[in-house]
Amino acid sequence: NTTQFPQPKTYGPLGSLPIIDKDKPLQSFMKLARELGPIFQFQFPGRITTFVSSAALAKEICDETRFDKKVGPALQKVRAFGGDGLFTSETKEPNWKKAHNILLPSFSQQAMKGYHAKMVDLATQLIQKWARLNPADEIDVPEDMTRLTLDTIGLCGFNYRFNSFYRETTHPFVNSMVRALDEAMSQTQRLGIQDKLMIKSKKQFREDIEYMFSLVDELIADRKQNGDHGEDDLLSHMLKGVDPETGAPLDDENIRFQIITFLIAGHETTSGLLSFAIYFLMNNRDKLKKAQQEVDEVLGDDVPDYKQVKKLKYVRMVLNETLRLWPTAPSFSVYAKEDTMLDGKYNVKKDDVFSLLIPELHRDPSVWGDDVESFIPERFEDLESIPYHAYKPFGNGQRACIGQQFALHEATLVLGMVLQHFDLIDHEKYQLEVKETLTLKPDGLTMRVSPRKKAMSFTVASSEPKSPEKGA
Ligand code: FDE
Repeated sequence: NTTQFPQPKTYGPLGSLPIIDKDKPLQSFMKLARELGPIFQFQFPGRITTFVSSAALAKEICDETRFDKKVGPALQKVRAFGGDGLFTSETKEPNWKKAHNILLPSFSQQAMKGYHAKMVDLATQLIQKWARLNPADEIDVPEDMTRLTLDTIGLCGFNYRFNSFYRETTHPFVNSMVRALDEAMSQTQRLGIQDKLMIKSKKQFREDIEYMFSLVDELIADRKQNGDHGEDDLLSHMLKGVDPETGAPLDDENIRFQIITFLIAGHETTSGLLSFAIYFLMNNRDKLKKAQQEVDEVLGDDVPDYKQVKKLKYVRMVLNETLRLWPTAPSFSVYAKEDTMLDGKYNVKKDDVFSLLIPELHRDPSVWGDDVESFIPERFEDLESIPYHAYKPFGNGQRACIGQQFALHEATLVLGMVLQHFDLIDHEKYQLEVKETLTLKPDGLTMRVSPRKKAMSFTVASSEPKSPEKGA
């Protein structure tokens, strides 16, 4: 005697797939949640997922005694290049716990102090690029933010410079990574027979993976050969660190998978976050003004130091609220460890899979009120007031995002510096269109900027005497 989950219409072996927008699956599921309620079952060809989107139900599936992270079909495909790296491994695989233990200190608050100068290096490249634009020049916001975040994780992670700001087009590594992620996503949407026919894209997939492996393996070999020269980056931590529980270090293949994992996880999500934050600030001028006031008070004309970034409380709230409305990693999945019951009325079998629709969870009116669509950073004034299971932009429990502090420190620094130096101009009256890949971003967001300061504070003072002829 058990209650049935609500379910949309099905079409034979295709399940309910035909009602989903192939380019916007997540937004289709969000719409379904609004029609069918906070829990509904969805039949894919060959498998079933139950989508959850209320705080009450999130609390249940985030109970780690009953549920554990599911490496779903999409992540399974990403394993072709993420291997048993942190993101794509099962909790029970030995390398998950081992790498988790070895890497935790590298992502601690303390560790951020070590990355700060490198983050400033890249943030400055972005500011200088924008400062040199002509007034009518247009900025492709997600594109420049992706340059920034890729370069930041490259430099802090492995002391490698992608130098994206010196390239017209994206670094070949990124092309391979984006194409491979795209192919991994597409493979999960294809039926078996369709998939067999995709010989060309499979060949490309193999080539892209080989290229990623070769670049990363070279980085590792280089470092091992030349030793480190005081680099205090993720790679050196991985090469030196041992698991406190077992005393064992990570092997080279696993280090390769971790590097690729950090490049994937660390750049699209954070660049999406920064892009959405800019979108929301341009559309909420009063919040923009408030953030700018804080930045002026805390930073003045300084290049921010670590402590100043910590003081940018309102900027941090802007980022939290941005992640509420558009969490750039918008869902995660769990499976039941044993038979159990949900909501006191739904029978759940061992291994049943549940996916959390984070953007819908973040719009639960029982937690956030009736103005859920409004951008109000003040909601995050008192973090204690937010129920733990109502806000999950970084996932849950032991499988939560290890890069959370890293992403937030970087994003606060960069948004702070952008507001310090520029007024943001929504010259196109941009209408939000959310693009979906593995992550979310505001599709085609562009803006113009006008400098707020006459002279950039980071320009080096000239040691030569001023010559009156100059520029005459
Ligand atoms: C993780 C993560 C998550 C979970 C997923 C699942 O569960 O499946 C999430 C939700 C996230 N993440 C989110 C995010 C957002 C942002 C902005 C970020 N994220 C960022 C970043 C950066 C970096 C470096 C990272 N990130 C990383 C990572 C990793 C490694 C992971 C896995 C963990 C484990 O252990 O599992 C994650 N991330 Fe993140």
